[in-house]
Amino acid sequence: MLAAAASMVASEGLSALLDLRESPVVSVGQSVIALTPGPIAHAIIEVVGTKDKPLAVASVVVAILLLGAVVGRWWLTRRLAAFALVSLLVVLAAAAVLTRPYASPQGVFAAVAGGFVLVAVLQLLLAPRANAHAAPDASRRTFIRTAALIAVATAVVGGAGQALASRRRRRQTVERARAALRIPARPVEVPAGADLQVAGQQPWLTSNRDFYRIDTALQAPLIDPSEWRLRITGMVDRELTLSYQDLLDRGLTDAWITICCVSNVVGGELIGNTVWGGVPIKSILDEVGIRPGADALLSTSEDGWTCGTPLDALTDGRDALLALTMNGEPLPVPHGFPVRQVVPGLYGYVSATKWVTEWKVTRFDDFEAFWTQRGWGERGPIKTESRIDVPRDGGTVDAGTVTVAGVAWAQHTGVEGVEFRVDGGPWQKARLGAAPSVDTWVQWTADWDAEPGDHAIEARATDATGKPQTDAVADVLPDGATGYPRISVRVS
Ligand SMILES: Nc1nc2c(c(=O)[nH]1)N[C@H]1C(S)=C(S)[C@@H](COP(=O)(O)O)O[C@H]1N2
Ligand SMILES: [Mo]
Repeated sequence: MLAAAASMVASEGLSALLDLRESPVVSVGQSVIALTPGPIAHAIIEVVGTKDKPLAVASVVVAILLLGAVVGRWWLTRRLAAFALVSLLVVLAAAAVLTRPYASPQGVFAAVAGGFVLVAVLQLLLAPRANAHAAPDASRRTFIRTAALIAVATAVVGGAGQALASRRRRRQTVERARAALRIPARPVEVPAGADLQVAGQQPWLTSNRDFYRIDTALQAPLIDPSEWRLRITGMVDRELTLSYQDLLDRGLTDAWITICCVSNVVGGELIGNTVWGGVPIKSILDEVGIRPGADALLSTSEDGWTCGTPLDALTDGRDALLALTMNGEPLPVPHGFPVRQVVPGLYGYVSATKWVTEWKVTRFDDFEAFWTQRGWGERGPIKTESRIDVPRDGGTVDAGTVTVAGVAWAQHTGVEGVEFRVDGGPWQKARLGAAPSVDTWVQWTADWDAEPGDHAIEARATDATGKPQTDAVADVLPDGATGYPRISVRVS
């Protein structure tokens, strides 16, 4: 295991030294993500939520350490098998590196170097043991001393590699370019009456820092805005390539839009609301001219993730944006800098491509996007839902008048009303906050006359067409969760 740790640290350190975009360990992690079947990915996200990334990296590291233990065992008795396993690991790592969209020979070199270090450390540690029959105690002492030295060296090189990696040139260039952008700043003001200011409730406007993050990238792509391009091809009259400046020159439109992840469970927090600034997608599609028969926009991110969006939703006049700003600032890197899509009313996996660099106007019949290949629905309209934020689920409150509050959403249709009920009793109307458009969530609040005892509170939203959210419980797979949100409270 020590040899495997040294091997990983060596290949990570080398990657940092060579200023590689991705180390072999990260490439292997990305391949694991790409190869994980949909239902398993879904089960993992449900259990670990947004901790999925550290978990993916940790599993790869642990797997390599365990395989190192196997190699070490075999080294003494089945040398050939040990070599074969090391070679297999190197080949798999190299394959992971080479199948990434930005494969590099240096990445393969880093993987091979890792293999050499693994063998070298095993040789250092175990060669003296092979002829240790004469003086077993001396041999054990040598082993422990060598192992300690290697452990220290591994820690030092690991720390240095980490420090190097965090100062990557590319990260600095992109952070500097982002900081230097002077996008005509509009002050962000929460519309009057939208935030009901209920103690303990999440703000109506989600800050960039608190905004949920979901994507398949172990490291967010680092794109210099001056190098960013969007290539538009497919069933269009005129192909077009746009630069960041081209978008700025068109002028930015602001829109309040709540975006939501299909993996958001009922009561979940994979949803956020902010003001986005960008160029209407429709204006660009009008410019390139959509050919008859097309019904989908296939968008691809710089790191190769794909997304299929119904053209209808992009051209029916709603605020579908190619967004450059989030909450009045250039997009944060993890949220898609320099440019991403935002489409009201569709779950993120079919609409919200971050780090977008390619558009192909096409037909749903002719492709399958990343999550559709893994069993999620082809189109993902956001389902009407509500959430109870106050009181806290499992909390205790004093008997008397208790504030109940939460949010509700029916993006691009609008919320007409929210009700809550206690222990399956009659529905009681809640008061709604203001909403600047039908594309955001609304806050709701109500007074509850709470009697001592244990109670269950449920809520339901009704959309602007008069349709209440369904009580039918559905899982997030394949196209979004439904059911009433429900909390338990103790009234003392
Ligand atoms: N490039 C890229 N864009 C992506 C994704 C991704 O994995 N890669 N995930 C999508 C999903 S599933 C969601 S819910 C939203 C989340 O956007 P956020 O992280 O800014 O909240 O981004 C979408 N855009
Ligand atoms: Mo998502």
